[in-house]
Amino acid sequence: MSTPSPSDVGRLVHLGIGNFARSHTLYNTEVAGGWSVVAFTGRSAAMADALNAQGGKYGLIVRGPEQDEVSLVDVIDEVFPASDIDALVRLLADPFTAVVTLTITEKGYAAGSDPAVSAPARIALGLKARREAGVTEPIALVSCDNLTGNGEVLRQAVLAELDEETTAWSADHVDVISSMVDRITPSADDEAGDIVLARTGLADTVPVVTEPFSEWVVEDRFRGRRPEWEKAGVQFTDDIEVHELRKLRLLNGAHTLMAYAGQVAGVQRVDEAISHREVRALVEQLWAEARSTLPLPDHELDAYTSALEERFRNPRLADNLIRIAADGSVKLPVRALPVIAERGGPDKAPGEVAAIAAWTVWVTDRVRGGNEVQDPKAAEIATAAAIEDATERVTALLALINVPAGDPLVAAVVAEETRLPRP
Ligand code: CS2
Repeated sequence: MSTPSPSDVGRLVHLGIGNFARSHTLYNTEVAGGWSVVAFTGRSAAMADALNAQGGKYGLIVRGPEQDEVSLVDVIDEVFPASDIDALVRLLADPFTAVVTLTITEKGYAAGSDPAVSAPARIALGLKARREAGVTEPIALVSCDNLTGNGEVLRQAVLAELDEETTAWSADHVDVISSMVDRITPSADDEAGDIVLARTGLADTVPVVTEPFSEWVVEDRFRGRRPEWEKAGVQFTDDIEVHELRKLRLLNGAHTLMAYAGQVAGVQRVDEAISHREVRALVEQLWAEARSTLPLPDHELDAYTSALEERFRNPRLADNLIRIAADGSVKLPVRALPVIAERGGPDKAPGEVAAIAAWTVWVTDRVRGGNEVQDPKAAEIATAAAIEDATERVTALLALINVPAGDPLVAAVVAEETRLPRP
Protein backbone atom coordinates (compact mmCIF):
# COMPACT_ATOMS: atom_id res chain seq x y z
CA MET A 1 0.00 0.00 0.00
CA SER A 2 1.44 3.38 -0.91
CA THR A 3 1.46 5.93 1.88
CA PRO A 4 -1.14 8.58 1.13
CA SER A 5 0.17 12.11 1.11
CA PRO A 6 -1.05 14.41 3.88
CA SER A 7 -2.42 16.83 1.32
CA ASP A 8 -5.05 14.37 0.13
CA VAL A 9 -8.48 15.55 1.09
CA GLY A 10 -10.67 13.71 3.52
CA ARG A 11 -13.14 14.13 6.32
CA LEU A 12 -12.25 14.96 9.89
CA VAL A 13 -14.77 14.12 12.59
CA HIS A 14 -14.41 16.14 15.76
CA LEU A 15 -15.84 15.10 19.13
CA GLY A 16 -16.49 17.79 21.74
CA ILE A 17 -17.09 21.04 19.95
CA GLY A 18 -16.61 23.67 22.63
CA ASN A 19 -14.80 26.99 22.42
CA PHE A 20 -11.33 25.47 22.57
CA ALA A 21 -11.88 23.10 19.64
CA ARG A 22 -13.04 26.05 17.56
CA SER A 23 -10.11 28.36 18.46
CA HIS A 24 -7.54 25.64 17.96
CA THR A 25 -8.21 22.25 16.38
CA LEU A 26 -10.78 23.30 13.81
CA TYR A 27 -9.18 26.67 13.11
CA ASN A 28 -5.90 24.86 12.32
CA THR A 29 -7.83 22.45 10.11
CA GLU A 30 -9.32 25.35 8.18
CA VAL A 31 -5.86 26.87 7.62
CA ALA A 32 -4.56 23.47 6.48
CA GLY A 33 -7.24 23.58 3.79
CA GLY A 34 -9.12 21.03 1.74
CA TRP A 35 -10.74 18.97 4.49
CA SER A 36 -14.34 18.58 5.38
CA VAL A 37 -15.28 18.69 9.06
CA VAL A 38 -18.24 17.16 10.84
CA ALA A 39 -18.45 17.85 14.56
CA PHE A 40 -20.27 16.42 17.53
CA THR A 41 -21.15 18.39 20.64
CA GLY A 42 -19.68 17.80 24.05
CA ARG A 43 -21.34 19.21 27.13
CA SER A 44 -23.82 21.45 25.37
CA ALA A 45 -26.14 19.91 22.76
CA ALA A 46 -27.43 23.45 22.10
CA MET A 47 -24.15 24.17 20.28
CA ALA A 48 -25.34 21.91 17.42
CA ASP A 49 -28.49 23.97 16.75
CA ALA A 50 -26.64 27.25 17.18
CA LEU A 51 -23.86 26.39 14.72
CA ASN A 52 -26.10 24.65 12.18
CA ALA A 53 -28.38 27.71 12.19
CA GLN A 54 -25.43 29.82 11.02
CA GLY A 55 -24.24 27.29 8.44
CA GLY A 56 -21.41 26.03 10.65
CA LYS A 57 -19.66 29.41 10.48
CA TYR A 58 -18.44 31.27 13.53
CA GLY A 59 -16.47 34.38 14.38
CA LEU A 60 -13.03 34.05 15.93
CA ILE A 61 -11.87 37.06 17.94
CA VAL A 62 -8.12 36.89 18.56
CA ARG A 63 -7.67 39.20 21.53
CA GLY A 64 -4.18 40.62 21.87
CA PRO A 65 -3.05 42.92 24.69
CA GLU A 66 -3.81 45.91 22.48
CA GLN A 67 -6.37 44.93 19.87
CA ASP A 68 -8.70 42.33 18.41
CA GLU A 69 -8.32 40.55 15.12
CA VAL A 70 -11.58 39.12 13.91
CA SER A 71 -12.09 36.47 11.26
CA LEU A 72 -14.78 34.12 10.08
CA VAL A 73 -14.06 30.42 10.32
CA ASP A 74 -15.96 28.38 7.76
CA VAL A 75 -14.74 24.82 8.01
CA ILE A 76 -17.63 22.93 9.65
CA ASP A 77 -20.13 21.18 7.36
CA GLU A 78 -22.50 19.97 10.04
CA VAL A 79 -22.79 19.55 13.79
CA PHE A 80 -24.60 16.66 15.46
CA PRO A 81 -25.51 16.34 19.12
CA ALA A 82 -23.33 13.83 20.99
CA SER A 83 -26.46 11.73 21.46
CA ASP A 84 -26.69 10.99 17.72
CA ILE A 85 -24.65 7.81 17.94
CA ASP A 86 -25.98 6.52 14.60
CA ALA A 87 -24.54 9.55 12.81
CA LEU A 88 -21.12 8.97 14.37
CA VAL A 89 -21.14 5.26 13.54
CA ARG A 90 -22.13 6.02 9.95
CA LEU A 91 -19.35 8.60 9.59
CA LEU A 92 -16.64 6.36 11.07
CA ALA A 93 -17.67 3.52 8.76
CA ASP A 94 -17.27 5.82 5.74
CA PRO A 95 -13.84 5.49 4.04
CA PHE A 96 -13.75 9.26 3.35
CA THR A 97 -13.36 9.79 7.13
CA ALA A 98 -9.64 9.50 7.95
CA VAL A 99 -9.16 11.47 11.17
CA VAL A 100 -11.07 11.83 14.44
CA THR A 101 -9.97 14.59 16.82
CA LEU A 102 -11.17 14.80 20.40
CA THR A 103 -11.57 17.62 22.91
CA ILE A 104 -13.71 15.81 25.47
CA THR A 105 -11.86 17.11 28.58
CA GLU A 106 -10.01 15.00 31.13
CA LYS A 107 -13.17 13.43 32.54
CA GLY A 108 -14.31 12.27 29.09
CA TYR A 109 -11.75 9.46 29.12
CA ALA A 110 -13.12 7.87 32.27
CA ALA A 111 -16.80 8.09 31.54
CA GLY A 112 -17.39 4.31 31.55
CA SER A 113 -18.86 1.95 28.98
CA ASP A 114 -22.22 3.49 28.18
CA PRO A 115 -22.10 4.97 24.65
CA ALA A 116 -24.69 7.52 25.77
CA VAL A 117 -22.09 9.15 28.05
CA SER A 118 -18.72 7.81 26.90
CA ALA A 119 -17.05 9.10 23.73
CA PRO A 120 -14.52 6.21 23.69
CA ALA A 121 -17.45 3.75 23.82
CA ARG A 122 -19.10 5.55 20.88
CA ILE A 123 -15.83 5.45 18.92
CA ALA A 124 -15.62 1.70 19.60
CA LEU A 125 -19.04 1.24 17.97
CA GLY A 126 -17.87 3.26 14.99
CA LEU A 127 -14.66 1.22 14.58
CA LYS A 128 -16.62 -2.02 14.65
CA ALA A 129 -18.85 -0.68 11.87
CA ARG A 130 -15.76 0.43 9.91
CA ARG A 131 -14.30 -3.08 10.11
CA GLU A 132 -17.61 -4.63 9.11
CA ALA A 133 -17.81 -2.24 6.15
CA GLY A 134 -14.44 -3.57 4.98
CA VAL A 135 -12.66 -0.19 5.02
CA THR A 136 -8.94 -0.81 4.62
CA GLU A 137 -7.39 2.65 5.04
CA PRO A 138 -6.19 3.40 8.58
CA ILE A 139 -8.14 5.95 10.58
CA ALA A 140 -6.32 8.17 13.09
CA LEU A 141 -7.77 9.07 16.49
CA VAL A 142 -6.05 12.22 17.77
CA SER A 143 -6.48 13.24 21.39
CA CYS A 144 -6.38 17.00 22.03
CA ASP A 145 -6.93 16.97 25.79
CA ASN A 146 -4.65 17.98 28.65
CA LEU A 147 -3.45 14.56 29.77
CA THR A 148 0.02 13.04 29.74
CA GLY A 149 0.17 10.42 27.00
CA ASN A 150 -3.33 11.41 25.92
CA GLY A 151 -3.13 9.08 22.90
CA GLU A 152 -2.32 6.11 25.09
CA VAL A 153 -5.10 7.07 27.52
CA LEU A 154 -7.50 7.21 24.56
CA ARG A 155 -6.23 3.91 23.16
CA GLN A 156 -6.86 2.15 26.48
CA ALA A 157 -10.29 3.73 26.85
CA VAL A 158 -11.33 2.63 23.33
CA LEU A 159 -9.75 -0.84 23.59
CA ALA A 160 -11.69 -1.47 26.80
CA GLU A 161 -14.89 -1.20 24.75
CA LEU A 162 -13.85 -3.22 21.68
CA ASP A 163 -14.78 -6.81 20.84
CA GLU A 164 -11.95 -9.25 20.13
CA GLU A 165 -12.23 -9.16 16.37
CA THR A 166 -12.20 -5.37 16.15
CA THR A 167 -9.28 -5.22 18.60
CA ALA A 168 -7.23 -7.48 16.33
CA TRP A 169 -8.29 -5.48 13.25
CA SER A 170 -7.43 -2.17 14.93
CA ALA A 171 -3.70 -2.98 15.04
CA ASP A 172 -3.58 -2.55 11.26
CA HIS A 173 -6.36 -0.03 10.79
CA VAL A 174 -6.33 2.45 13.68
CA ASP A 175 -3.60 4.91 14.73
CA VAL A 176 -4.10 6.47 18.15
CA ILE A 177 -2.11 9.67 18.36
CA SER A 178 -1.00 11.90 21.22
CA SER A 179 -0.86 15.64 20.83
CA MET A 180 -0.06 18.67 22.95
CA VAL A 181 -2.57 21.45 22.46
CA ASP A 182 -2.35 25.01 23.69
CA ARG A 183 -4.44 28.12 23.21
CA ILE A 184 -6.07 29.88 26.14
CA THR A 185 -9.73 30.24 25.24
CA PRO A 186 -11.89 31.97 27.85
CA SER A 187 -15.68 32.04 27.78
CA ALA A 188 -16.80 34.68 25.29
CA ASP A 189 -18.03 37.93 26.86
CA ASP A 190 -21.33 39.63 26.07
CA GLU A 191 -19.85 42.02 23.53
CA ALA A 192 -18.25 39.30 21.38
CA GLY A 193 -21.35 38.80 19.22
CA ASP A 194 -21.56 42.53 18.43
CA ILE A 195 -17.87 42.62 17.48
CA VAL A 196 -18.27 39.67 15.10
CA LEU A 197 -21.38 41.22 13.55
CA ALA A 198 -19.70 44.59 13.07
CA ARG A 199 -16.49 43.16 11.63
CA THR A 200 -17.77 40.20 9.56
CA GLY A 201 -21.51 40.69 9.09
CA LEU A 202 -22.29 37.32 10.70
CA ALA A 203 -24.99 37.35 13.37
CA ASP A 204 -23.12 34.90 15.58
CA THR A 205 -24.77 33.52 18.72
CA VAL A 206 -21.71 31.43 19.62
CA PRO A 207 -18.58 33.55 18.91
CA VAL A 208 -15.16 32.48 20.14
CA VAL A 209 -12.63 34.70 21.94
CA THR A 210 -9.04 33.51 22.18
CA GLU A 211 -5.45 34.68 22.65
CA PRO A 212 -2.90 35.25 19.82
CA PHE A 213 -0.64 32.39 20.99
CA SER A 214 -1.33 28.95 19.59
CA GLU A 215 0.66 25.73 19.73
CA TRP A 216 -0.10 22.20 18.55
CA VAL A 217 2.51 19.45 18.61
CA VAL A 218 1.36 16.15 17.15
CA GLU A 219 2.90 12.70 17.17
CA ASP A 220 4.15 11.86 13.71
CA ARG A 221 2.59 8.41 13.26
CA PHE A 222 -0.24 8.68 10.72
CA ARG A 223 -0.49 5.78 8.28
CA GLY A 224 -3.54 7.25 6.55
CA ARG A 225 -4.46 10.71 5.29
CA ARG A 226 -4.47 13.77 7.49
CA PRO A 227 -4.89 17.53 6.98
CA GLU A 228 -1.74 19.38 6.03
CA TRP A 229 -1.62 20.99 9.46
CA GLU A 230 2.00 22.11 9.00
CA LYS A 231 0.54 24.93 6.90
CA ALA A 232 -0.94 26.25 10.15
CA GLY A 233 2.39 25.96 11.97
CA VAL A 234 1.59 22.64 13.64
CA GLN A 235 4.72 20.72 14.61
CA PHE A 236 5.12 16.96 14.15
CA THR A 237 7.37 15.05 16.52
CA ASP A 238 8.60 11.61 17.52
CA ASP A 239 8.92 12.70 21.13
CA ILE A 240 5.60 14.08 22.30
CA GLU A 241 5.99 13.48 26.02
CA VAL A 242 8.36 16.32 26.79
CA HIS A 243 6.02 18.77 25.05
CA GLU A 244 3.05 17.47 27.01
CA LEU A 245 4.84 17.61 30.35
CA ARG A 246 6.18 21.12 29.77
CA LYS A 247 2.74 22.46 28.95
CA LEU A 248 0.80 20.53 31.60
CA ARG A 249 3.14 21.23 34.47
CA LEU A 250 4.01 24.86 33.69
CA LEU A 251 0.90 26.29 32.02
CA ASN A 252 -1.91 24.12 33.34
CA GLY A 253 -0.22 23.63 36.72
CA ALA A 254 0.06 27.40 37.23
CA HIS A 255 -3.50 27.83 35.97
CA THR A 256 -4.85 25.40 38.53
CA LEU A 257 -2.89 27.04 41.34
CA MET A 258 -4.10 30.51 40.33
CA ALA A 259 -7.69 29.32 39.86
CA TYR A 260 -8.00 28.26 43.49
CA ALA A 261 -5.41 30.41 45.31
CA GLY A 262 -6.52 33.46 43.33
CA GLN A 263 -10.17 33.06 44.28
CA VAL A 264 -9.26 32.29 47.89
CA ALA A 265 -7.23 35.53 47.87
CA GLY A 266 -10.23 37.42 46.51
CA VAL A 267 -9.50 37.88 42.79
CA GLN A 268 -11.51 36.58 39.84
CA ARG A 269 -9.37 36.63 36.71
CA VAL A 270 -6.04 35.18 35.59
CA ASP A 271 -4.46 38.58 34.91
CA GLU A 272 -5.40 39.66 38.43
CA ALA A 273 -4.05 36.46 39.97
CA ILE A 274 -0.65 36.73 38.27
CA SER A 275 -0.38 40.35 39.43
CA HIS A 276 -1.27 39.49 43.04
CA ARG A 277 2.02 39.57 44.92
CA GLU A 278 1.54 36.48 47.09
CA VAL A 279 -0.26 34.38 44.47
CA ARG A 280 2.47 35.21 42.01
CA ALA A 281 5.11 34.09 44.53
CA LEU A 282 3.31 30.75 44.79
CA VAL A 283 3.33 30.46 40.99
CA GLU A 284 7.09 31.11 40.95
CA GLN A 285 7.55 28.42 43.58
CA LEU A 286 5.44 25.93 41.62
CA TRP A 287 7.35 26.72 38.43
CA ALA A 288 10.70 26.10 40.15
CA GLU A 289 9.49 22.68 41.29
CA ALA A 290 7.91 21.73 37.97
CA ARG A 291 10.95 22.89 36.00
CA SER A 292 13.22 20.59 37.99
CA THR A 293 11.21 17.60 36.70
CA LEU A 294 11.49 18.57 33.02
CA PRO A 295 14.36 17.35 30.82
CA LEU A 296 14.80 20.72 29.09
CA PRO A 297 17.63 23.27 29.16
CA ASP A 298 17.25 26.30 31.41
CA HIS A 299 17.18 28.84 28.61
CA GLU A 300 14.22 27.06 27.00
CA LEU A 301 12.35 26.91 30.28
CA ASP A 302 13.13 30.58 30.99
CA ALA A 303 11.75 31.57 27.61
CA TYR A 304 8.67 29.41 28.13
CA THR A 305 7.80 30.74 31.59
CA SER A 306 8.35 34.37 30.63
CA ALA A 307 6.12 33.91 27.59
CA LEU A 308 3.55 32.29 29.86
CA GLU A 309 3.68 35.17 32.25
CA GLU A 310 3.00 37.58 29.42
CA ARG A 311 0.07 35.46 28.24
CA PHE A 312 -1.38 35.34 31.76
CA ARG A 313 -1.01 39.12 32.04
CA ASN A 314 -2.98 39.84 28.85
CA PRO A 315 -5.28 42.48 30.33
CA ARG A 316 -7.93 42.16 27.62
CA LEU A 317 -8.42 38.40 27.62
CA ALA A 318 -10.55 38.39 30.82
CA ASP A 319 -10.04 34.70 31.53
CA ASN A 320 -12.14 33.95 34.58
CA LEU A 321 -10.62 31.72 37.26
CA ILE A 322 -13.96 29.95 37.70
CA ARG A 323 -13.55 28.45 34.18
CA ILE A 324 -10.24 26.86 35.15
CA ALA A 325 -11.50 25.82 38.60
CA ALA A 326 -13.89 23.27 37.06
CA ASP A 327 -13.08 19.56 37.36
CA GLY A 328 -10.30 19.87 39.97
CA SER A 329 -10.61 16.20 40.91
CA VAL A 330 -9.47 15.17 37.42
CA LYS A 331 -6.96 17.99 36.85
CA LEU A 332 -4.92 17.84 40.09
CA PRO A 333 -3.92 14.19 39.55
CA VAL A 334 -2.42 15.12 36.16
CA ARG A 335 -1.02 18.57 36.97
CA ALA A 336 0.19 18.53 40.60
CA LEU A 337 0.51 15.01 42.02
CA PRO A 338 3.16 13.70 39.58
CA VAL A 339 5.44 16.64 40.38
CA ILE A 340 5.12 16.02 44.12
CA ALA A 341 5.96 12.34 43.58
CA GLU A 342 8.92 13.09 41.31
CA ARG A 343 10.28 15.71 43.70
CA GLY A 344 10.26 13.09 46.49
CA GLY A 345 7.35 14.23 48.66
CA PRO A 346 5.30 17.22 49.77
CA ASP A 347 8.09 18.94 51.71
CA LYS A 348 10.05 19.15 48.43
CA ALA A 349 7.11 20.63 46.52
CA PRO A 350 5.47 23.38 48.59
CA GLY A 351 4.14 25.19 45.50
CA GLU A 352 2.26 22.10 44.33
CA VAL A 353 1.04 21.49 47.89
CA ALA A 354 -0.31 25.07 47.85
CA ALA A 355 -2.26 24.29 44.66
CA ILE A 356 -3.89 21.31 46.36
CA ALA A 357 -4.53 23.19 49.60
CA ALA A 358 -6.07 26.04 47.64
CA TRP A 359 -8.40 23.48 46.03
CA THR A 360 -9.44 21.98 49.39
CA VAL A 361 -10.05 25.47 50.83
CA TRP A 362 -11.90 26.66 47.73
CA VAL A 363 -14.24 23.68 47.47
CA THR A 364 -14.88 23.84 51.23
CA ASP A 365 -15.79 27.54 51.04
CA ARG A 366 -17.96 26.98 47.95
CA VAL A 367 -19.88 24.09 49.47
CA ARG A 368 -20.36 25.82 52.82
CA GLY A 369 -21.44 29.02 51.08
CA GLY A 370 -24.11 27.06 49.19
CA ASN A 371 -22.36 27.42 45.81
CA GLU A 372 -22.01 24.78 43.16
CA VAL A 373 -18.69 23.06 42.46
CA GLN A 374 -18.43 21.95 38.82
CA ASP A 375 -16.78 18.56 38.99
CA PRO A 376 -17.62 14.97 38.02
CA LYS A 377 -17.25 14.20 41.75
CA ALA A 378 -19.33 17.18 42.93
CA ALA A 379 -21.53 15.06 45.23
CA GLU A 380 -18.56 13.41 46.98
CA ILE A 381 -16.82 16.79 47.27
CA ALA A 382 -19.90 18.28 48.93
CA THR A 383 -20.04 15.46 51.49
CA ALA A 384 -16.32 15.70 52.27
CA ALA A 385 -16.29 19.50 52.47
CA ALA A 386 -18.99 19.46 55.14
CA ILE A 387 -16.78 17.49 57.60
CA GLU A 388 -15.93 19.68 60.61
CA ASP A 389 -12.48 18.35 61.60
CA ALA A 390 -9.80 19.72 59.25
CA THR A 391 -7.69 16.56 59.04
CA GLU A 392 -10.72 14.37 58.42
CA ARG A 393 -12.07 16.79 55.82
CA VAL A 394 -8.76 17.00 53.93
CA THR A 395 -8.38 13.21 54.16
CA ALA A 396 -11.82 12.75 52.58
CA LEU A 397 -11.15 15.34 49.86
CA LEU A 398 -7.72 13.94 48.98
CA ALA A 399 -9.18 10.43 48.79
CA LEU A 400 -11.10 11.76 45.78
CA ILE A 401 -7.81 12.37 43.98
CA ASN A 402 -6.50 8.95 45.05
CA VAL A 403 -4.27 10.12 47.90
CA PRO A 404 -4.53 7.46 50.63
CA ALA A 405 -5.43 8.36 54.25
CA GLY A 406 -2.30 8.97 56.30
CA ASP A 407 -0.22 10.03 53.29
CA PRO A 408 2.19 12.85 54.27
CA LEU A 409 0.39 15.07 51.76
CA VAL A 410 -2.67 15.19 54.05
CA ALA A 411 -0.79 16.86 56.92
CA ALA A 412 1.06 19.14 54.48
CA VAL A 413 -2.23 20.32 52.97
CA VAL A 414 -3.87 20.85 56.39
CA ALA A 415 -0.92 23.07 57.41
CA GLU A 416 -0.82 24.93 54.09
CA GLU A 417 -4.56 25.70 54.18
CA THR A 418 -3.99 28.21 57.00
CA ARG A 419 -1.08 29.92 55.20
CA LEU A 420 -2.75 30.73 51.89
CA PRO A 421 -3.13 34.41 51.00
CA ARG A 422 -6.54 35.85 51.92
CA PRO A 423 -8.19 39.13 50.95
C1 CS2 B 1 -7.10 25.46 31.62
C2 CS2 B 1 -6.98 25.13 30.16
O1 CS2 B 1 -9.33 24.81 31.92
C3 CS2 B 1 -8.18 24.66 32.31
O2 CS2 B 1 -7.91 23.93 33.24
O3 CS2 B 1 -5.88 25.26 32.26
O4 CS2 B 1 -8.23 25.19 29.54
C4 CS2 B 1 -5.99 26.05 29.44
O5 CS2 B 1 -6.55 27.34 29.26
C5 CS2 B 1 -5.60 25.47 28.11
O6 CS2 B 1 -5.05 24.19 28.29
C6 CS2 B 1 -4.60 26.38 27.40
O7 CS2 B 1 -4.06 25.75 26.31
